[in-house]
Amino acid sequence: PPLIRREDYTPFAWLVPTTHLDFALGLEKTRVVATLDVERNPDAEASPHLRLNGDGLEPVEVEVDGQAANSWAMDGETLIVTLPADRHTVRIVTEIDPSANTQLMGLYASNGMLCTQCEAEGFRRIAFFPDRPDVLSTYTVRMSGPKAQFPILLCNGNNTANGEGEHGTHWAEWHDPWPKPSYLFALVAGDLVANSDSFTTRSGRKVDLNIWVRDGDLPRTDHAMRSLKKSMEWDEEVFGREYDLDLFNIVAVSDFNMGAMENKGLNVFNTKYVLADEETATDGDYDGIEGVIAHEYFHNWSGNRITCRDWFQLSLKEGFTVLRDQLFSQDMQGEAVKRIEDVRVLRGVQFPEDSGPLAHPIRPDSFREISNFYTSTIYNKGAEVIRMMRTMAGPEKFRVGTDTYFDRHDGEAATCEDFVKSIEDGAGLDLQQFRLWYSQAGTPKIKAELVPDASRAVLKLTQTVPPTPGQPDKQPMPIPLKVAVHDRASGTLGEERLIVLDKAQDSFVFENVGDQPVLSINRGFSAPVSIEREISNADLVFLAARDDDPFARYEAFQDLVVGHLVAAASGDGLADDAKSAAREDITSAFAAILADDALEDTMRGELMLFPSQTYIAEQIEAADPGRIFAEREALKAHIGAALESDLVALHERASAIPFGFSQEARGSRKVKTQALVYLAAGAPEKAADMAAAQYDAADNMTDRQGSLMVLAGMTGTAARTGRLLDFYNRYKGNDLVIDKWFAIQASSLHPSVVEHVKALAEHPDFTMKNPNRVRSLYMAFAGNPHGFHDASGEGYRMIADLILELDPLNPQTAARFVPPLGRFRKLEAGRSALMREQLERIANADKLSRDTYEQVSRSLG
Ligand code: B3K
Ligand code: ZN
Repeated sequence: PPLIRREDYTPFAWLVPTTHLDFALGLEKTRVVATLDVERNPDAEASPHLRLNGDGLEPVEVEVDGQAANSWAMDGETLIVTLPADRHTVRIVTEIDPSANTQLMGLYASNGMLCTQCEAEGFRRIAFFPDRPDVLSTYTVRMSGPKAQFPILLCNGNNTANGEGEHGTHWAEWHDPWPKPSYLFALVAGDLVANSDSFTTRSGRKVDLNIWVRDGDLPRTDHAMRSLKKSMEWDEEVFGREYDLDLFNIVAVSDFNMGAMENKGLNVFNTKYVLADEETATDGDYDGIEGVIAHEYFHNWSGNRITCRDWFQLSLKEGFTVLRDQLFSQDMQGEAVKRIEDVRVLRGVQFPEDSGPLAHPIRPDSFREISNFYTSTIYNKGAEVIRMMRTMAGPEKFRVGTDTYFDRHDGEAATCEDFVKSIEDGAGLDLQQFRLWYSQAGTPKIKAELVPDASRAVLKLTQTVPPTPGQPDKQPMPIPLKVAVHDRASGTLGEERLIVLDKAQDSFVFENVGDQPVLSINRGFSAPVSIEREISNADLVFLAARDDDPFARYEAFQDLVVGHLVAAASGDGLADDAKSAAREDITSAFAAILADDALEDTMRGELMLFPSQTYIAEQIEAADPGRIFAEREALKAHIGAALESDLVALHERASAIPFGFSQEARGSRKVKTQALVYLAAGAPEKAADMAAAQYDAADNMTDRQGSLMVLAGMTGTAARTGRLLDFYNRYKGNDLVIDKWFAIQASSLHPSVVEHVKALAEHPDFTMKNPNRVRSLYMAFAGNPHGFHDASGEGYRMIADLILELDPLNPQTAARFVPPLGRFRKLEAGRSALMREQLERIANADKLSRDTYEQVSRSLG
């Protein structure tokens, strides 16, 4: 497969002002007539050849200006029509079989309905077309099909006409007035019912809202509808963006490669991000739905009204839209907790990506398969980069910058550079050097040292940006750091300052500091960097208990734990006395978190969460996952045993709070399960009884799933099998909940997790055809270091087997399992070799998709 380069961009030779599509729908055979009005693009190099992308298509008929044409040829998958004049109408017929579409790209069948997924390059599996985001066209679509099978016919834009046809068919016509690229096209046909509501925009437009689901699912759509209305209101309020059609449809489908898709006026969602009620969805699921509904809705401006010139600019819409959904969720759920959660995702997924063989800048320079670049770097680091601009400008000026962007580029296919320039001009920032964040990959490392000097303290900072594939040398970047210097002696908290480190080394002076100055740095996680600071455990204990920045407080406890576990699980490990001293420091910090009455439980629950094994492994050269696991569990056990009565008391207090969606009730559920997690390690018999009781008393999925997760990791208790069986029987037939049942077992701490996963793969409810089910078993397993890194190498082999089996069916989803295997350079020699062996086995397979080929070859590098 060829390498596509950003610097090779050229505009398309033809414009396509209007597109007419006519679909004769059938599950096994759909006939598509595409009529394109084309004219020469005055801004491109002239060419008589109209090159139309196709993927698995054959032209059944080709007409130019109403006449059967023979001036066409196939060049591989591309149809080339040669056109003599400046303006033509080209009509092409294709036939497709949606029921055979296991890739879930293009038009496919799911549960008897038809739906589409076109981003990034799925439209070319439906019709021959310039399938690139810089070709904007106005679409009119007619579709017809058997009415009994497809009573509901939906498309982008507005429904302009409907009618009955012969032999029990009916048809609908849709027109979307907003020019759009083909990746935003969508069509849905099926037997669906809607939760309908409406929203009136600031300027008085009444928008009909529908959330379409299968009949029985209607009662689980209220939260999604509320989330949609809140998103619409928030985007008006915070970004000044109004919706621009009279209709907004959301459709939930069960077979979907990712979370959801922002097609103009017709968002298509994975059921996982639509359906919720308290019996079947956790608090985390509720938040996920709110965030994804918002994200897709926000794309209407950041993505649809202004789209991307080419796929190298993907972060233009994704990074910005993730920032927008994060700010929305901060406003809905509370800023501190949401920020901590977002940082946890960034450090758990994006940092490892940035330090491994798949590292790439947020604006990549090349790719073979664009589907592989829907990464945490593009999305989450992309959001962090824009958040830094916002931090440096302040929210008001940043808003002027985004207004400038929307004004300047509305209706265009824009670039990241267009965005940066708009913020620069609108917000009045100088972003010249800052642009390096778009071109350089790798997580900057900052060394920080606070040197007291009488009543002053000097903060000495150095930055290094590590080499990444294709980028051996890096330049220093501007890094905005929120900093304060507190005094441990008096307990006085210092003023927060924003400093920008834009050199390899610099110093910053803090006046009038106390006798025992303590550095609080990267407060609010103002920059996506990793910080190494010289700091004593006593200072960390102080910050964990006292810092006024909630993120810094969280970070102090994390650093305390990470520092200890890294020392204990690497090199020669720790001597007994050093180990017990560190455990005492950590336990006393943990006790302070439990005892702090001023803390809300939602925040307490965050502070109680241990750093993930992956994050700890990131800090170690040649990490040994077995040692990290053992040390991490031993520390949990120490806390669980030492603070047993406090944890039991916390669990009791939290259990007394009745179910509800208030912060208090949500917080109580969070700490309740966290308490069980530590007790399970330190007082297992007691914990098993408490978990079983929590499970039995549960009147909501958060409590039920939390207790089952704890039980699933335990040995020697009958409660485990009994509750797992109960859970299955209780929710049999509810796919999203059965996904949880698979995931809970695949991510458990149980010593036999590898065997459990093998058995679950044979379970009658397991299928390779449904991406949610595949992820629920295998993504959960690949993310479970205890199982995946089993010293036998069996975990690596299972994931490689999965990739090889899934690749011919669904390459996009298969390729997503490669990154965990690409981490072999970071592991101790034994596992490293076993892991590499599996990657090589995949690389040597007879036939690989472009998706998997690219990921495997880059990983082996
Ligand atoms: N834009 C889509 C992602 C499509 C990915 C296709 N491989 C969802 C989102 O980010 O909103
Ligand atoms: Zn998106």
